[in-house]
Amino acid sequence: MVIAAANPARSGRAESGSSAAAAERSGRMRSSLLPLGPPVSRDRIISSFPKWYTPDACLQLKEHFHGQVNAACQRRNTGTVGLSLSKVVVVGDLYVGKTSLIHRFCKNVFDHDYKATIGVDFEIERFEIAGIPYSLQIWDTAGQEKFKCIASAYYRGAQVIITAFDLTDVQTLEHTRQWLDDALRENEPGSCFVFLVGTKKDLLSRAACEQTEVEAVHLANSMQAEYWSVSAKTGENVNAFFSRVAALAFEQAVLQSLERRSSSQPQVGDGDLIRMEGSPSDTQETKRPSSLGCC
Ligand SMILES: Nc1nc2c(ncn2[C@@H]2O[C@H](COP(=O)(O)OP(=O)(O)OP(=O)(O)O)[C@@H](O)[C@H]2O)c(=O)[nH]1
Ligand SMILES: [Mg+2]
Repeated sequence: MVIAAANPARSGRAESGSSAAAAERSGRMRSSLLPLGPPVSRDRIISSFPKWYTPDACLQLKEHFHGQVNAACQRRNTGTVGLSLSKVVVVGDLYVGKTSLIHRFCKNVFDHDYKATIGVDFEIERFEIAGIPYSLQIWDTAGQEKFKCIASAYYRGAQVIITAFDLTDVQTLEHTRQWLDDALRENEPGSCFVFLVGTKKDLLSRAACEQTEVEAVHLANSMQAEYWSVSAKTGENVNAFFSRVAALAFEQAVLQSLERRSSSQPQVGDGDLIRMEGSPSDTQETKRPSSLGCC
């Protein structure tokens, strides 16, 4: 992997030097090669499309991979997707639980003590989706204002933006729009999937959680984001959430790869007979994913 060549760790920290910068560069290179490591753990194997948290604020209501994606995966014909990783950036106010959420998912740990993130950290998490190896590079950014300019340097090239807020602190929900705008500014319009995540679900009663969720779902819709409530402490919904992130990002990456391939294929020109690669249905049906951030 380019990551491995520049930085053998599967995690890193920006303030300590060049490792995060190297990872950031390699994350931008969609063709960066990943190593053939040990098999991924069972809970990272995704064979059917993971479900949304609530149909009231979800990016896609369908329950299956796109037909072209299924077909490409069956033929092991997903281009560079099986060899590359996608960048996920997690943003939000300080103390909302961004680091805890990532550590619960990547390391299955939870720490009660607060240690502010300084600058940015990242973790790489490997999946196998529809039989194809796939990795997420998950960037944990600092919520403290004084580190914002370091963190924002790493927003670029994100395929997924996760805006996190604390379900017990409604002010942090109000700030998510600003966090999202800052992250979107560094990326191509329409190029990112957006998630709005309420953290610390374990600290609320079911009724209180549902009350906050009404407001959060409303905001998620206005942001064209998918909504999830999670708890890093208990682990509730954490694996399901990241599986959903991985599946959506993977599907989009495969569709984009198919589209790139189809647009680079030669067309039938004046008087020249040129044989098209793949089946006729492959080339005809290949099109841009209908829309990002929309059911
Ligand atoms: N009860 C409970 N506490 C949580 C949960 N997630 C995080 N916390 C606590 O909230 C505090 C802040 O968590 P962090 O993950 O460090 O917050 P952060 O968003 O990364 O903060 P910055 O790095 O400063 O931006 C810590 O004391 C965590 O133990 C959760 O799901 N439940
Ligand atoms: Mg943190």
